[in-house]
Amino acid sequence: MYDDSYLAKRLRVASLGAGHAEFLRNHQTGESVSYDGFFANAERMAAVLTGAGVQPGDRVAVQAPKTQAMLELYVGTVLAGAVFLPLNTAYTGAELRYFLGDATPRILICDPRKLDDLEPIAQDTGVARIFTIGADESGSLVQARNATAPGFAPVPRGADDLAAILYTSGTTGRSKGAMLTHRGLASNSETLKDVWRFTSDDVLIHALPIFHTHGLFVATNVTLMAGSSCIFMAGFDADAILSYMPRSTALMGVPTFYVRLLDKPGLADAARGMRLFVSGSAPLLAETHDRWSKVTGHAILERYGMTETNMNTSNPYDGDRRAGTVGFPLPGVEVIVTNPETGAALAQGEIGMLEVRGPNVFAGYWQMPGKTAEELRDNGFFITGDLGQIDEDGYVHIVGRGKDLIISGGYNVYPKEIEILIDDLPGVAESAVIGVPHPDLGEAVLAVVVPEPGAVVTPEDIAAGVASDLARFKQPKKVFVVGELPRNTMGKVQKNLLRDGYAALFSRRRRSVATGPDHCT
Ligand code: MCA
Ligand code: AMP
Repeated sequence: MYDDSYLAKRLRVASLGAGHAEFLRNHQTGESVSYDGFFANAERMAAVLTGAGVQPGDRVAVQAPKTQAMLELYVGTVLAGAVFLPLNTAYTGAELRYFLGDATPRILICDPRKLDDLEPIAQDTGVARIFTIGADESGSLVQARNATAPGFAPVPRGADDLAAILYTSGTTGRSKGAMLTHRGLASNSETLKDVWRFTSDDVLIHALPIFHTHGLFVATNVTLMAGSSCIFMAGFDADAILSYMPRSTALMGVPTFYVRLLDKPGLADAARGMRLFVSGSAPLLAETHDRWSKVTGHAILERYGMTETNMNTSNPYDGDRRAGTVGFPLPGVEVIVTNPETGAALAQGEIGMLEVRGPNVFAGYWQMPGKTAEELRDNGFFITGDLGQIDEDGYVHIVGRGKDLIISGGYNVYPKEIEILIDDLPGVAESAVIGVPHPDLGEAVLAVVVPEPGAVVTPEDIAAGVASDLARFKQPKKVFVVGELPRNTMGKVQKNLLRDGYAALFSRRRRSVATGPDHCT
């Protein structure tokens, strides 16, 4: 019955005939959910959405706690032929207003605790109906699901139809909705399942959020497509993860997961029976890779992806997993290195812009044909904004970013978005937002602010001024008020000098800050 829906069929096929097998064990409730039980609920969700007026191609936006119900909603949205639009739970009302206004979803699903705040925003942006999902698997959508019979026939969808839109911030400060097709999502997860050897014997510890590519498409789709099982946790909890390792086989995480787990006594014993540790979303320090190998005897497998492309490269399952590299292009994916100015292909070993082509690449930015044309070439290559090189053995190295981006604990933060807000505050002449090394988060967000002549601006003013507009993870961990920003002869702010000056700020053994701040929080 799933035959006509491209992605839904692929998510379901491994569990057909094995429907009693466990798909998920809920860390919160202790409940074990079978494949048949999960898909019956996803079908109910699809029926609720359709009953609420959702048509094929409509966007279904969700900002809700990580729950089993939210996962059912994801698959239910795909079954209904609609487009899943998950939003980070840390986003503020101001941020939500932009996303809802841009994507114009028919339905919004939110945390019941945010309902009062979001109702007026939903009304202003034309959302037809709001449901809720609460952290304890409650809420109006769950009630509607329970009152609905399973057996929904999936709406036919083809390879090029949209299955999801995920917003990714931009260097201009405006977030862009990456349009992800059934083919893109299905082909990438099928490839990962094969290259990482997932089978029905696997148990994945699922501790990533499900509003981003890593936790939603990599972790969840691979589990479903392999007929594996997962231990489904609402968030990262190092002690709980350690306790689950002896009955699990795989973990997927951002580098912060591995840094924190390394602090735990008992890791070596707990990790002994695991077969795979995957890291991505941010650079894994070679030091973390090496320490992990020493303590556990396992080499972390690092891979490289983007919201726009899903996964592009992976270190090998068999063979040398090299620290500081992101491995080889995945089967069917091409990676080339080009001159960032001219776009001309560079010789092997040279450093340049990484460009990617393959079935995994997105269909463009939602209602932004200009932005799409800037980043997606006519020949199908996507310009990633990451600078890298391919070594003589074929391993891809990411050596820097051509885009002004900070990655904090696996979350992307675009400085421009924050600078625009800070520059608008009273008494501020200009600002520069940078990322500096942080032992736990990889990079931490820092703001360097110049007041207008004669104005008195404090770090507290800045922190308070952006608080209601920015998700907490984007808010600067420190603010410095200085007399001026370093500039080159062209007048461009030299962020590299700022980054060098503040590089030791959060280091474990802190050295003095080279370009001393006038004040800091
Ligand atoms: C939480 N906080 C953060 C972050 N997370 N601050 C900066 N950066 C962060 N990433 C702040 C909160 O606002 C709060 O601040 C305080 O830390 C404690 O919050 P809590 O929620 O308890 O934090 P946590 O549970 O310790 O979370 C840290 C985390 C989490 C586990 C690293 O951020 C996480 O799960 N990150 C994974 C992100 C991810 O899935 N990325 C994949 C994107 P206060 O106390 O001041 O209020 S997909 C992608 O990148 C591509 C496609 C790819 O290749 O995968
Ligand atoms: P996103 O906004 O979530 O799409 O972030 C994608 C970006 O994360 C990429 O363009 C890279 O800059 C970065 N990224 C993802 N995986 C890795 C990795 N393994 N090493 C270094 N950077 C990574």
